[in-house]
Amino acid sequence: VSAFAPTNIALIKYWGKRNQELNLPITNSLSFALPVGTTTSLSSHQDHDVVTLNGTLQGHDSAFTKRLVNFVNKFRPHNSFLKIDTVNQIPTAAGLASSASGFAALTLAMNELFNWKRSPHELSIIARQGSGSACRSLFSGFVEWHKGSQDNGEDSFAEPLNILWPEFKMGLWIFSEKEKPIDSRKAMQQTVATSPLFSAWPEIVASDLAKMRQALIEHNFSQVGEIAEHNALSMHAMMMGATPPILYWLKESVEAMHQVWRLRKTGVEVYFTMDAGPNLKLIYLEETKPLLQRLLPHANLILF
Ligand code: 2P0
Repeated sequence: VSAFAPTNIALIKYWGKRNQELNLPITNSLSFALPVGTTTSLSSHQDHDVVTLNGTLQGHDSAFTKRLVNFVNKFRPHNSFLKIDTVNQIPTAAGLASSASGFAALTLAMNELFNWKRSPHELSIIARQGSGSACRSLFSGFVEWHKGSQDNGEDSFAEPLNILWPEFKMGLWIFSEKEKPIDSRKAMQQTVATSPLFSAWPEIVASDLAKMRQALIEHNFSQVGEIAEHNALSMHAMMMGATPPILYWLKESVEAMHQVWRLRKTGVEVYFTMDAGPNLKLIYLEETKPLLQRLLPHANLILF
C-alpha cells in the first residue's frame, strides 16, 4: 500500500510539550498544508524490518529507522515485519517539517495495510505520537491542532478549518539544506526548561490564534501575514532566551527578513515565517508569485 501526506507549515507555532512520550503540546497551533509532501509505501516483510529513505537503505541502528520502528511498534500486530519506503519531495531535516508529512503518510499507510478503517480524527491522534506536528498533516488547507487536556492525549488532535482560500500560498526560501545543529524535540525541551521567556508563550499563542482565525475567515491577507511573522519571531525570541541559547538563523536568514520588509515598503505583499531551521517560508497571494520571482532573481526559491 502507498499513501501521501502533505507538508504543513505553522502560522501559529507548536513549541513546548506537556508530555514528551505522547507529544502533547502546551498550546494549540494552526498550519497551512503545502501541495508537496511525503509518499510512504508499506508492505509485509518476512522476518525483519527494512527501511528506506528516498530510495536509500537505512541501517537498523540509524536514528531514522529507530524512530520509525518505535512508532510502528506501538500500533502494529505482534510478530509482523514491514518494509517501509519513505520518499520526501523536499529535503529531510532542513527545518521543512518532513517528519510531519512522514509520520502522517506512514499512519495513513498503516491504516490501509492493517485495514483499520479509522477516521481522519483517530488517525490524527495516532500520527501525533510519531511527531507532534504530524497530526496536522492528515489534512489539507488550514488546520488547527487542539492541545486537549486529558493525560492520555485522546483529545489532542487536529482538524481542518472551514476556510477556502485558493489564492493563499506559502513557498520556501532556502539557504541551507544541512541537518540542523539541534533537533526541534531537544530544542523544545531546552526552551521550556530554561527560557524565562517561555512563561509568556501560552498567552502570546492564545492572542495570536484568536486574531489569526478571524483574519483567515475575513481573508485579510496583511493581517494573516503580520500575525504569522509576530508569532514566529516570538517563538525564536524565547529560544534565544534559553540556556544555552538556541539560534537557528544564519546571516542569510536575517538578510532575507530585511529583504521581505523592504519589499513590503515598496508595496509587495509578502510576509515570512520560520521554523526550527535557517530557511524562510514566504507567505503571499498567487498574483504576487511572478513579482517575487522577478524581484528575487538570485534567491533559491520554491514557490507554489
Ligand atoms: C510547528 N515545529 O508548529 C513547530 C514550529 C517547528 C517550529 O512542530 O518532537 O517535529 O516530533 O513533536 O513536530 C517541529 O517539531 O516535534 C515543529 P516532535 P516536531 O510546526
